[in-house]
Amino acid sequence: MVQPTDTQSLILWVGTALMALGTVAFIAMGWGEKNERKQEFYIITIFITAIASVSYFSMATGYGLIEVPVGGETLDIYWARYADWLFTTPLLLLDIALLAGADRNTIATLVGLDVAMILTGLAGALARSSALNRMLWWGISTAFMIAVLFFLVRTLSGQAARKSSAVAATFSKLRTMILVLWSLYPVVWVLGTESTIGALTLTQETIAFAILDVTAKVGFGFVLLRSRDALEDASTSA
Ligand code: RET
Repeated sequence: MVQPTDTQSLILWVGTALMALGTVAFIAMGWGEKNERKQEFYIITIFITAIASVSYFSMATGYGLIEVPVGGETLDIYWARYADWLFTTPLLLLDIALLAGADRNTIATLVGLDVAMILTGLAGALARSSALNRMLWWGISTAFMIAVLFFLVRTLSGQAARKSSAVAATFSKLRTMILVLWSLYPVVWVLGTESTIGALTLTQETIAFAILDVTAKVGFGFVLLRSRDALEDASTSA
């Protein structure tokens, strides 16, 4: 059984703690909120960090790590990341879509493309056939990500522009965070141990994903939930 190194385990425990602290902070921020539509934002955001803290716990303790043999080499793969992202990335999109006042079709399209992105990324991470095959899955997953980001910029921005200036300002911050942070995931993947390029060690990759995950979840949650006016406007207008 492969286990995380001490350094990796330490980083992953720090990740677990930060995600758990974020969860507690978001629960505290939403405590006493009576408006059901505003509660939606708190509930979604609390689940995002709660799921991530469990995933980080599974990685820190070694359960979330497996060995994948590829062409005579053995890659150490943290599969638990994908279980986390499968649920949390749709929830992040749901948060920003509700803020923008998106219609059901837009939300369904975004979530569908996003789930396809994570599942094809998982296929690439677990593929044993060849390094090339893994890279092809990476390409498919990246294509789905580009489609998600495209929808975010085209369709959602148009819908958010019809809302109040407070909503528009928060939307634009969150959209920038998603555009920048999400785009870095495929870069870390391809530079890291998932591909056979191996420019990053598994420890460096673990640090990079931890920084991205904490910013894209806890940072994102704070920006959203502290924008009280935007939440108010998003919950009152139709
Ligand atoms: C993978 C596989 C390789 C190709 C692409 C990927 C994209 C991952 C993304 C993950 C976002 C995660 C977030 C987590 C929050 O904590 C799966 C690495 C495109 C965009 C926002």
